Amino acid sequence: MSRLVVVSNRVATPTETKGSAGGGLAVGVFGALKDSGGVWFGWSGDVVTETVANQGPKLEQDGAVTFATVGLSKKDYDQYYRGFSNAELWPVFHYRNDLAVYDREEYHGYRRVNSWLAHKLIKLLQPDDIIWVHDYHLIPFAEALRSAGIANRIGFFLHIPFPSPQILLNLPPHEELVKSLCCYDVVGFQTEGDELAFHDYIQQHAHGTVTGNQVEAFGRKLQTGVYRIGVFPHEIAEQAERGEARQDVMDLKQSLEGRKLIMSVDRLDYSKGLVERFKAFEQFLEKSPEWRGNVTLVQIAPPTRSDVETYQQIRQNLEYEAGRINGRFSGLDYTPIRYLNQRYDRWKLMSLFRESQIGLVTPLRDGMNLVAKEYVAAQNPDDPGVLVLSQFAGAAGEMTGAVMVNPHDVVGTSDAIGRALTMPLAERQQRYQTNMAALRKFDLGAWRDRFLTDLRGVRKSDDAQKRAK
Ligand code: GDG
Repeated sequence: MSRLVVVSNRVATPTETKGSAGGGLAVGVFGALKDSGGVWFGWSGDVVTETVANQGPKLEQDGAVTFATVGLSKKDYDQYYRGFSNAELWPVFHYRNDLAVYDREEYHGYRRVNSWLAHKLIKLLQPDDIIWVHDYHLIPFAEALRSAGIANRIGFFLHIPFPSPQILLNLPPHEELVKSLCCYDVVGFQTEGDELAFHDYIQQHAHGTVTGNQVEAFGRKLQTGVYRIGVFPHEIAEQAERGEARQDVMDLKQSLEGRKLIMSVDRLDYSKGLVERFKAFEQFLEKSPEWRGNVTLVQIAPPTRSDVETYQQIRQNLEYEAGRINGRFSGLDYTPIRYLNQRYDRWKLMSLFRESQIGLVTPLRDGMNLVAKEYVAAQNPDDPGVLVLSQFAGAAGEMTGAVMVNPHDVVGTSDAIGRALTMPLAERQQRYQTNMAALRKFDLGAWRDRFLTDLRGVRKSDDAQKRAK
């Protein structure tokens, strides 16, 4: 089997790939690398001087897997990561053109860094390697490799939504970006809707053709596919169960004094619908006085991208909303919203999910949303909690046992909270079983293996050099 080379903006540390320390995704991708041997390449997460950046990559060996990381200079970080990736691509791809800030210099920086990274990788490549590139930071990566004559099979998986053409057209370099995507051999999306949006763009705006999953545009041929990312439900259930008896979790249980628990966990991001969620919980307490003092919402929201202005604003908004709502409904021994702005160990999150009666997952737009799946996997089958899920999360396509909400509808979400809190055991179990069946079918291993099988199945791009011109 040919070697696998994974390229992602951030590379997991070897520790994060080992079970409970890291996220499921790191473990899943590492599993594939271990099987075929290979390289995981990307940014280390460090901002360094230009001289140091140019010395990389730093190599770390773990069995058959090499972790290869580079630092970024301050200018590259600002333009490629903070700027074009997170202040332009992220909002537009999440249908938030109102929050997007386009800066031509940052866009040029984004392309320059992609090309610089590609040239760093070339030195580590072998002719038969298959290359799997992840996410929106790296759209032009294959184009840079192709221009340097690399003919290996290269696949791309987009973890976030692909916006409909009417939204994408707002992004000034939309055509260059889609053209860059066409330099991959396989482009994978989270849902059918995302794939369809890409096909629509190809047909309506790129004079291309789409036949089934075969795309021809900009003089190139590629295939697309839908690969729903999942979790390893077993691993999560074990973590959740083991954590139940640990002190921190017992302390939380005790502090709830028999109150019902609603759990939410999200990176602090405007796409996750946190303000709308707080308002729905407020509406619920307003309409249902009998629940005041009897239910607590724990919102864990570790900060991310805090040097992007819109992220500073969302943080301020949320602090204000949590304070306002708590001011309205708190008692001497009761705080309705516990808003925790920090990162917790994974096992702790899974155990808290298991202790709770509701998993409230209400993004305004989300590629998939793994928290929704983790919540279900962590439940006790004999007495499962209820997933209340936004219809705009990719996960809504499979988690059909969830109570579905439109997160913009504050009253509707508030009603769903009430319904979930009083749902009879038999219905909770039946919904849990429906969700678990989907989780088992589309687990993380299936996602990874299906993508890699498709990528290994395409013909090597003998004419890659020619096609890139
Ligand atoms: C992108 C797409 C897509 C969160 N807080 C803590 C913590 N987490 C973990 C969760 C979960 C992960 O981070 C978040 O994954 P999501 O899928 O919910 O969301 P994004 O970060 O936006 O991910 C998304 C995903 O890529 C995969 O393709 O589903 O749509 O936006 O695993 O549990 N983990 C720990 N402490 C925390 O405080 N340990």
